[in-house]
Amino acid sequence: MLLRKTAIAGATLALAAAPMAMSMGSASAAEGGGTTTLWAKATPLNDSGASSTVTAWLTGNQLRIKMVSTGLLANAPHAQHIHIGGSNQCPAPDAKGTGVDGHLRVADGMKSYGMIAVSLTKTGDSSPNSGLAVDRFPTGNETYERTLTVSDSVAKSLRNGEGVVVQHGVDYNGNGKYDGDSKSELDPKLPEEATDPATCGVLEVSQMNSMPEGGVQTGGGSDNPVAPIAFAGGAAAVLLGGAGFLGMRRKNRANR
Ligand SMILES: [Cu+2]
Repeated sequence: MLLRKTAIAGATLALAAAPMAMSMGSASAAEGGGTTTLWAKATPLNDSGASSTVTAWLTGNQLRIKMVSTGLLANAPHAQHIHIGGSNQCPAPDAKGTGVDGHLRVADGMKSYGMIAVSLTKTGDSSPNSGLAVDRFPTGNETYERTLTVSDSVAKSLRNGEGVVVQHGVDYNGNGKYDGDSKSELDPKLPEEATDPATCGVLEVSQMNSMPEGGVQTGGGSDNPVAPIAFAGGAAAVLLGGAGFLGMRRKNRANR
C-alpha cells in the first residue's frame, strides 16, 4: 500500500515536471535583454524610522533610478549613494557602531556596503567626489529621479547585484535639525547626525525581465530535476512568478 502511494506520487511529480521544464526554457530565452531592472527596499538603520523604495533600470552605462522615501528628517538634506565593494549587504537593522550612543557611523558599515561608488545627487557630478555635496541632495522625503552615467565597473557590479543604496542623516534628538557635539567622521564640519546611515537596501537584480546566470535562483540544479518541484509545491507558475521575491527574502534574511 505504501509502495503504491509512493509510485503515484512519483508519477504526479513527473507530470508536473514537464510543463515546468518548458516554462523554464522560455524564461531563459528571454535573458540577455538590454536593460537590467534593479529593485531595493531600503530599511532603517540607527532606528531612523525611515525607509525607501528604489527602482532602477540599467541600460549600458545609463542608470535611471527612482527613490520614494518616507520617514526622513524634513527640510534637511539627505546624502544618498550607491555603495559598492563590501560584502554587498546591509548591516543588521540593529547594528551598533562607534558613533555617539553606539550609533552606526558610515565607516562602521563599510565592510557590509563598501565605499561610495555613485553619489545620487540631483544635479551635476555624481562621482564619489560629491559624496557630501549636501546642497545637491534631496531634502526630506523628496522623491528622487535621475538618469546618470555610471562607469563600466559600476555597471558590472550593479548587474551582479552588488550595489547597496544608503541614505544618510538621522535626527537622533528629534529637534528637527542636524546638530549635536559629535562630529561626522567624514567631515568634521558636519554633525554626526548629518552623515550617519538612515536607510540601507541591496539593489537586487529583478527577476521580472532578467534571469540570474545559471537559471532560477531557487535551486533548479540539473542533477536533481525533482528538487525544484518539491520546493514549488508542484506549481510551476508559482515558482516562476514568485522566484524573484523568494530569492530576495532569502538573501535578506541571510544578511541578518
Ligand atoms: Cu552613502
